[in-house]
This record gives sequence, structure tokens and C-alpha cells, in this order.
Amino acid sequence: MAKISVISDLHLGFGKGTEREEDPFVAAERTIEKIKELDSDVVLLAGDIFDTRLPRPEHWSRFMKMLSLLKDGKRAKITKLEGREDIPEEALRGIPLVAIHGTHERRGKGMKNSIKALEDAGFLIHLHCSSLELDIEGERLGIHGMSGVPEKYSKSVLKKWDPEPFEDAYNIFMLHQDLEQYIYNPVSPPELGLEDMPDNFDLYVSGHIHWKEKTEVKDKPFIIPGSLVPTQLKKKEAESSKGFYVIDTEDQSLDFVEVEPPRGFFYEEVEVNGEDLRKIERMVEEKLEDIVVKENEERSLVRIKVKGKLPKGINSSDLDLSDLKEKYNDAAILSISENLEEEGMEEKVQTLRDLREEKLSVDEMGMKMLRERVKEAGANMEPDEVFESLVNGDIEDALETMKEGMEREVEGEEEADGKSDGKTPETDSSTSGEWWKK
Ligand SMILES: [Mn+2]
Repeated sequence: MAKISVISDLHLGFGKGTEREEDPFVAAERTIEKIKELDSDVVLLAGDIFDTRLPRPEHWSRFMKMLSLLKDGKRAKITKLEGREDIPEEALRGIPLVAIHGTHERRGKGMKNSIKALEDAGFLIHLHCSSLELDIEGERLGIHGMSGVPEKYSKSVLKKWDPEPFEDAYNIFMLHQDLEQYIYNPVSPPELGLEDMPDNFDLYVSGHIHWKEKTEVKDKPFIIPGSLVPTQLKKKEAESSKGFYVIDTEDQSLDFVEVEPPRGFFYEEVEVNGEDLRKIERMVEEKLEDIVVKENEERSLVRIKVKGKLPKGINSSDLDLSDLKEKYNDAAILSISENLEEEGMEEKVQTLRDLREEKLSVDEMGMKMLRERVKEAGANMEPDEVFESLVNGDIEDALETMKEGMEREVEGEEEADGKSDGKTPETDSSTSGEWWKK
């Protein structure tokens, strides 16, 4: 029998520079401790260990310390390997951790992502369109992983790889993509859905989606462990507990193990219907009072969504909740969002629809301009990756990708000339960071 722990989306580095910075590490440490306590035989990690493509040394170091807890003298045995080169010996010591990289870790062609780097250092086994079979005390476990790829390629990459389960083994398929059953995105709808999962696996696992889910695909369990800390402040994240799944292949049990979150997260909705502004403010405060009673040591995350109809002549910008934010600042990290209708809404909805259409073409135009600029600059980078980061508002990620591309280009030139221009990489990247503005 084998006991498999399945975790995902640690997002180490999330909240950098804020008071939430410590949260992902605390959650990850608690999780690794629980995995050890449970005496797991193998750990699967479905992507997004780090929150950024280029994690800081502080983040590497803390994660590697956690992983060393799993290196307890056991030795995993690999019986089959498909679609990849040999695995470093050191990665097989202790409780094997098999990981795919996520969308937050993906890097351009020819560059090394952080998960692969951890494999090189012997901390884990990294899969991307590849499979391995482990022998756990006589039981065969097939693990097949597709790391995160740009959404528009997800279907074709999976189709091309076309994984097949190993014979006489318990086979797990793991991926990290948008899935149409869980992600609503009218601008770029998910390419993949549950029906696209490959046939004849015993268990399906996905990362990427930040709340836990459990359903069935092709009569077999499909699970999403979710992130260990809330990152998007979505209602679903507040409704479901954080933690990981544990599967026992002998009795086929599948349980969710809760991990105590570093701080509370509350999501509340306030429905309004023509009340005046003072009354609405009062309604929001009532919700806050309820939550604050439940307050624990750390400031809780609180998101309040105000939705419904405002009275005639009043629009949502008249609603000012900054006094409330101030008043409850000691107890809660407060985020208030509004989804309010005003009278005369119909015309506004039409305007929004028009804007959405326009947004599509603006995206396309932006992408075209970026591609041209990248070509002009002779930079070695994937414009799609930069553009995706920009559209998602990950400015830092976009800059990192651009800097990498420019650094590679500079290194390439040095090699060709056989001489260095004496610039430090920092100088190179700070100038190259600006090139696209010109
Ligand atoms: Mn994620």
C-alpha cells in the first residue's frame, strides 16, 4: 500500500513587502510537518511553489530547509522513466517529492525554471510531459505530469504528449491549467475541461485553482488541493478550508487534511436595495462587527462585497467607506469591493459590452506592437509571456522576463565577440529594463 499526499500552490513570496509576507511560509511549514506526521510514502506537488519566476535567495533557502525534513534516509526506487533524462541520485533519498512547475514558475525556452533547479540540487523530481514509475514496497505507482503551459497551448500540448498509464500500476495524472468547469474567463475561455483528461488513470490532480475541489472524471477521483493561503480573496477561497489531500491506495480512501491557516479570511456580501448611504454604511459595519468578534491574533483578511441597487441620483462613487476601513484597521486587513447598479444602468451595460469588444482588439494590438519591438531590439524572449504578465497586472514578472531576455542577448554578444564590455549584469538589466519604453 502507498500513502500519497497531494499539495499545491504554495506561492512562497506572495505578499512580499507586506505583513502577509510570512503567511505562505508558515502555511507551507505546517503542511510539510503534517505530511511527515502522516508518514506519507510520496508527496505530489501540482505547481506554483514560488510566486514569481525568479524567487529570492531568502525564499529558496527557506523552502530547501523545509524539503530537507523529507530526506529521512529512505530511498525511493524508480522502475520506469519516460520522456526525460535520468534523475539525480540525491532526489531519490527520503520521501520522494514529485512536482510539476506552475504558471508562476514557467520560463522561456532554454531557461531553467526554479522547480527544475531544485531537481538538479536533489530536492525533488520535476516532471513536464514526462512520467515515472516508483516502486513503494512492492507497489507500483505511475506518476505522469504536465507542467503549466500558456493557456492557448494547453490542449495541443496535452494532445501531443498523449500520456499512457503504466501497466499493473496505480497511475496518477497531474496538470496545472485553467479548466472550464472552474474558471470563467469570457475574454480567453479555458481550452481544457474535465472531459479532456486522458483515459485510464486512477487519479487526476490539478493545481492552479486556488480553492479545493473533488469530483469524478471517467469514474475516477479528480482532485484540486487548492492554494495554502488565499491569494485572490475570492468567495470560494473563504468558503473552503486550506490543506492537502491524502490517498491511501490500499483502501482507496481519499481525505482532505486541514492545515491551520496563518490568519483568518472572511468574505461577506451586503445586499442593498435603494437604501440611503448612511444605512448602507451601517449594514457594512454590522458585518464587520460580526467578524471582528471572531478575530484571532493575526489581523484577519476581510473582504466585503456591496452589491445591489442604489437609490436614484446616487452612484457608487458617492459611497465612501474609508472611515470604516480606518476604524477596523487594527483587527482586519479590509478590502471592500462594490458591484452596484444605479438607475439608468442599461445604457451603461451596453457601454461596458462595447468596451469589452474594444479590449479584445486592444489586447491584440498591444501584442502586435510588443512583438515588433522585441524583434527590433533583437531580444531573446517570448513576447507572449511578457504580454500575459502585463495583462494580468504582474508588472514585476513582465520586467523580469524582459530583463532575462536582454541579459541573454548581451551574454550571447559577449560570446560572439570573445570580449566583455565590462558592464555588470545589474547595469545591463537596468538599461534594458527601459528599452521597450522608447
Ligand atoms: Mn497558483
